[in-house]
Amino acid sequence: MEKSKKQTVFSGIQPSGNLHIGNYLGAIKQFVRLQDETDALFCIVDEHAITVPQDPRILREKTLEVAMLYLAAGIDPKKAVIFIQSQVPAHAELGWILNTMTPLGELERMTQFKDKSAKSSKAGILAGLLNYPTLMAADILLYQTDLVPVGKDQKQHVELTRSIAERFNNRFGQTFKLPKELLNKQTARIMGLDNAEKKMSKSAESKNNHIALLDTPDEIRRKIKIAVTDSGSEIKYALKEKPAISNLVAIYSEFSDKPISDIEKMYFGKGYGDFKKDLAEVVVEGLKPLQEKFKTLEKDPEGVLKILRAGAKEAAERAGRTIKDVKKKLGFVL
Ligand code: AQP
Repeated sequence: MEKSKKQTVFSGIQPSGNLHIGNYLGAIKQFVRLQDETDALFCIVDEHAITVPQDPRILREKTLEVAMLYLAAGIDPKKAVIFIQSQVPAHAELGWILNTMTPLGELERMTQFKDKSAKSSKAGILAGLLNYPTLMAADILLYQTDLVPVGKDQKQHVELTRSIAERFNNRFGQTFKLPKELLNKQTARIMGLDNAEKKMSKSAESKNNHIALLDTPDEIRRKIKIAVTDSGSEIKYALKEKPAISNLVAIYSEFSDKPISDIEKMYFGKGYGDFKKDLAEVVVEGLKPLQEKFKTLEKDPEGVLKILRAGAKEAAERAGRTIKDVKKKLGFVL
């Protein structure tokens, strides 16, 4: 199919820490699949990352690391546009414009804002954290996006993007396409290994919360060994009754490509110990190709930067068309 007839897909990941298997299963794995069927753009959203304080040296390092992980996971710059958000100024420009039209109350009721601001004192909450969703709306709307593959935690932000776009279109005439979130039910919310009530997160306090994509095999084995389980001993996918085991079964299923029902059968009559031992090996093996490719990419940072610059050039051209239209409609002198 011609690129122009394909659906446009946009998504991004923040270089705000070590990427984990939640980011991989909830987002990146879908990106790889989608690049073949759609017109896809995958961004490293460094401007989002600074909504909480970042060490500049680490931010730079993590930005390149996310780019290398995209490539190592199989995102192909010949099929998808890969770029860094701050290299395309239209994101910040449209983000500001959308800020001026978004009611404060809509931003204050966002779950991510409530969760993240609860971790800081009032004086420590930055305005950028509140305005995160308007910048995310800008990211998506600039490319006339149809679909946004995300984990469940970002669903609310895509819904807000839709209402921001609708309001703009109603006031100024058709400008933005209305995007939809794309969730993979089984992996939309991978939970923390230390607490099955909370999602796996880069910024979780405990290092045992997540398996990072670059964890060594021994680290992976150790983290799975100490992962929380539920009462009883049955290996069963039952979210309400057995949230911790269900989470581990979902991870097993995704890394082994085995349906959940097969896994339940395989471990019928066996205990948590046997299951966890095998799960660790499934994850170690599942991450091996990505980790090997990452090691090769790491040796050629210039090559990766070249891909990112070319991606930013293409993204800027496409975003430029939307931002020009927006400015004209607002009455800005061009
Ligand atoms: N636990 C998760 N399960 C499934 N999907 C997840 N995602 C994040 N956590 C899970 C998805 O990964 C993509 C990138 O996320 P992000 O970097 O934009 O930020 P986030 O959603 O806030 O992810 P983290 O890991 O929790 O980062 P911090 O701690 O920095 O905020 C998104 O598609 C997200 O849905």
